[in-house]
Amino acid sequence: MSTLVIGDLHGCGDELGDLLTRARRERADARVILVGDLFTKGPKPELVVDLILDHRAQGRRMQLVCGNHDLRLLEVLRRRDAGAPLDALPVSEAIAIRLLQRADRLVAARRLLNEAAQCVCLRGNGWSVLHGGVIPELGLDATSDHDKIHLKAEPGETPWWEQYDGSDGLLIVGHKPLHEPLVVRRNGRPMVVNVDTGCAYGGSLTGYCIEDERFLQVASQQPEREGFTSEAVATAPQWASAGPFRMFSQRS
Ligand SMILES: [Mn+2]
Repeated sequence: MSTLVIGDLHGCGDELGDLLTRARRERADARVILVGDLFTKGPKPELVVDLILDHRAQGRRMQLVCGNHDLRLLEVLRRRDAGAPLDALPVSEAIAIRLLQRADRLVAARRLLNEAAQCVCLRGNGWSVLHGGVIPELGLDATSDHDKIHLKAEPGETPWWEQYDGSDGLLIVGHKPLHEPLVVRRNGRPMVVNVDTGCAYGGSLTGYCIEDERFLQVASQQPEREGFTSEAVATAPQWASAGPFRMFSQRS
């Protein structure tokens, strides 16, 4: 039994299809966990819906963990329910809603968002999957749900994973787009894995197989987003597997 954790999709349906095809070829029985941020930003949120439902219809396991953009989209849908016109809503969410509606997938998408919102952290044997991160001084249990979903180092700040001592086991997260998947190790064992490789920004879509300590990746089909640039991160700790690494950051 293998477990594959897939990074932030952001509506990149084609890339999810490619990655699942590869995963099934190698690990037909893999349990799949999506780390959140399912629909907004990318061009094919409706395909993400279909791929999740098809995967499950074939009797395969796929679990959803809540991302900040999933909560945002749910909130915008509530505003729309309350009568706000689409034009008055934030652009990314309005586009996703329009695409889902046009494909008649909005109801199904909302059901999936509500499901994701129920799962802030998914725990396994020696590992946990969450979207954002953990406050190192507090640990997993005492970190608020909000931080578990939203925690992210801004450019110039020290990432939380540099201070994480591994006491809550392996943490697999997304939310922080990096050019390469990140593995932070202690004593040779992975302690933090970040699978967000900026698929929606022209990077790649990454899956991490927990048992094999291995990545599966497919290239993004999206153009490199304007306003995003790669910058070296000088703060990679010595015990990280590779560093310094580059990350996407939005120019302010
Ligand atoms: Mn996110």
